[in-house]
Amino acid sequence: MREYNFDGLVGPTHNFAGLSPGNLASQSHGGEPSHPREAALQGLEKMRFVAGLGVGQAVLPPQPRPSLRTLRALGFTGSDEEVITRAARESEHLLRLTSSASAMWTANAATIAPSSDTADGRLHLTPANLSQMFHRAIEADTTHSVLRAIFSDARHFAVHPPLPPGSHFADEGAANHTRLSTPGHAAVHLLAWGRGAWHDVAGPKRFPARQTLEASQALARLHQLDMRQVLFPQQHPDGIDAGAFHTDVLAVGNGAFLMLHELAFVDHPGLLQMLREKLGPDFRAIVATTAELPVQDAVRAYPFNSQVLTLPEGRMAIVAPVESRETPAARRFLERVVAEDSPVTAVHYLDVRQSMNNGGGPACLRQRISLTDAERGAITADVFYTPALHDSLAAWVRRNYREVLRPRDLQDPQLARETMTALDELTRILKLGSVYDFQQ
Ligand code: SUG
Repeated sequence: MREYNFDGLVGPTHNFAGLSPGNLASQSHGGEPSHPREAALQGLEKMRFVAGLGVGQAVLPPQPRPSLRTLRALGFTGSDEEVITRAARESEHLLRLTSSASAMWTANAATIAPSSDTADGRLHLTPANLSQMFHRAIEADTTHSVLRAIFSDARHFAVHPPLPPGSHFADEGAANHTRLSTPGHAAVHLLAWGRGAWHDVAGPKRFPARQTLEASQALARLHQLDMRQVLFPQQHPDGIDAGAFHTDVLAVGNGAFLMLHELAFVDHPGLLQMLREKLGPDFRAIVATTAELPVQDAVRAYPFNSQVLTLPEGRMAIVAPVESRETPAARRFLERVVAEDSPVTAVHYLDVRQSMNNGGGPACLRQRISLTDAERGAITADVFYTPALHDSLAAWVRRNYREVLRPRDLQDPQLARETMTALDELTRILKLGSVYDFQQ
């Protein structure tokens, strides 16, 4: 089994629209000009760095934006250009909602269970319905098509449809999922959530909780996990109210290691006790208290939204955003993780500021998928990272992406045309086939 980090390529309409209440970075950068080309190149540099550590790396494509399909479904008619002009005239906000490049945060694309953990021995994938936020909910259908195209071999892969839409089964994908494992013990899946659809639990007061307990339970069933190996911890309501809209803002785990803030989960001591019982003495957790790392610093600097990567020789490295190096409490915490008795032996700080300014750190930008050699061999799309793929993607970005996007540029019908041209080219580079509606 080898883990591949499937990073989302940042789309050509990357912009700051202030669309996510409860996501403080999105709220505070809304309305600023964005730099799509720089954003996409920062993402590619991260992939190059992770691949350079000897870790499996792959890519997932962006989605067509503005979403003409959504605008047409809402009654705008005519040519593509007319649809955009009419929608802009009706509501600039609707155009913002349908233009986000938010599919770049592929941690939210799906939840995945590796074949080692499922009853039928296949890798299970469920695209997230992202029901809680309209601009993200419109990702689900295309994500489903893309995953079906890449994981097409039904002998190895089960690609489920997204959970039913609506608020009851609101699902945010792997941003709330952590798989932990120790030698000699079955892996444990943490499927976290922030609110109950019909389970009566106290939730946050200020900001929305996105994922429901009922959605997490459905994922465990669909993926045929052994229920003795699944825990459903609740995200701490105070953490959500401080800006931790997803679990991965305050916790990250890999293999035998979990690092978390004390406001990540309700009753974290109880959770860690259960994990010790299930995973044995090799399990190692490091908790940051509020005194050590104020939750505001954790939310601003995203030390937990790091990638914790197992290196080929078995040690672990953390890939953190540069904001964590610049924030003393966050940096001291990560340095403690390395200094203490933990499997982590290095921290690397990378610049993904364009994504960070919308609330997406290194961990948001990737979906972890562990594949056996046979499963890897069953994937024919050209999505696995190589230096040659890097070069062709970087050239593709330079050819197709604008340097700057200002809020009013979203009204330019030419932007949609440019995006379609770029994505059409990309599906050929990645050998994906026709996955987008405009290609049908
Ligand atoms: O869903 N931001 C994303 C950030 C997702 C981060 N993902 C994880 N934590 N795994 C969100 O809130 C902002 C878009 C805007 O405001 O323009 C946005 O959608």
